[in-house]
Amino acid sequence: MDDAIFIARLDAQIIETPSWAFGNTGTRFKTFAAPGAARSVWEKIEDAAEVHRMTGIAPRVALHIPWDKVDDAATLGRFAAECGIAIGAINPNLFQDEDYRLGSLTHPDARIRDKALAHLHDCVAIMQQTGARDLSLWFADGTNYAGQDDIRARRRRLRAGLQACADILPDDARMLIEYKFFEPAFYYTDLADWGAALLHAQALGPQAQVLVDLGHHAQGANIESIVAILLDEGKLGGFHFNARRYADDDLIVGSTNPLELFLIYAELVAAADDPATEACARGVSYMIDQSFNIEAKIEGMIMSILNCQEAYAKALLIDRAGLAAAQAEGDALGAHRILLDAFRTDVRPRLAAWRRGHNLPEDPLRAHREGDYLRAIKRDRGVIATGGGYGD
Ligand code: PSV
Ligand code: MN
Ligand code: MN
Repeated sequence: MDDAIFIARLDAQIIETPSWAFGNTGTRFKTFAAPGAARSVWEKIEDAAEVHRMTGIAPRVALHIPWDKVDDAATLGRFAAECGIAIGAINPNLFQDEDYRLGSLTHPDARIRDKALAHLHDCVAIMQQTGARDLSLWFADGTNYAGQDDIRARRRRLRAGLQACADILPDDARMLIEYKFFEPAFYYTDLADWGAALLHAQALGPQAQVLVDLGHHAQGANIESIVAILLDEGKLGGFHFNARRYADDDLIVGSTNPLELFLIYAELVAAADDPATEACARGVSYMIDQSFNIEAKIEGMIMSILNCQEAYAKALLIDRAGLAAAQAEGDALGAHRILLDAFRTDVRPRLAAWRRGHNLPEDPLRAHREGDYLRAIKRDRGVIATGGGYGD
């Protein structure tokens, strides 16, 4: 690929960070306190801004409501701008309220469904005040036992709730419907896979799209093919990048699955160059959905962002003409080797040059580790006591 195009494509790649990664979070067994971890939404925004200063490609931070206490969204948006970033997707929390024991939008009781809708309403208001484009919807809804509830009735309640949400979305906003194959419900999950999410998104119209979280698939699922299908349907709205080994582990992006990450980017790059899928591909929101327990939080986030950039850069280098020719000839291994050639290319020197060209630290991880910001937050914020997991 021509150098100027390579640079322009890298320039255009933006990856959003999640506010929930910057505070102390852990597993149900133990949350380990990190020195300097953010204690409020304000500090989370400051940390997200540090990730952007180091990498140059993370100019937005997603919020989770009400994990992030937002009394005055407009002021928060201005604060983010002062820090050099913007507010990204708004993530409603429809799973941590006593009332949601049997579901939120799928709950058998209309009163609870209305409560969930009212929360979605509040989140849309925050979007309007912060200029956020995406409402990112993940539901913990499902059942634990066969017969616990009527599957079709739940599906219709969900559709009605999503429709009501679509009706209040601002014209230029989108709702991204995320799926997850199990957990916390273990028998049946209301949005278990991309097919379930896609059917809702198709029925809801152009503002509804599907969000793919890499942690939410069964072992062996071919995620890149899901990405290709959703792009082809014009319904891929966004990603939650992370890595998983077993299920929703939310590890550093690309740490367990670098080839998979590259193959996903390969589909995205190909779709962006195809007039039939270009509009959808260029509208995709790239977001990290990850939290850290034993890792240093900002450092872990920088590493995830850089791993995305590296996978993307390699995907840009795929010899597309050669690939198309090998595919047309039915040369299975020739085509496969063309992909692997790009995957095996060491793009680190080119990315270091890209950073030099943008006055960014050539080695963002080192610059952060040795920089004033980390020292200051460790000194000023200290270590906050955390929970011990089960039993707390
Ligand atoms: C739960 O699985 C989850 O990790 C989903 O991926 C959501 O996107 C995220 O939490 C935030 O609600
Ligand atoms: Mn997610
Ligand atoms: Mn998840």
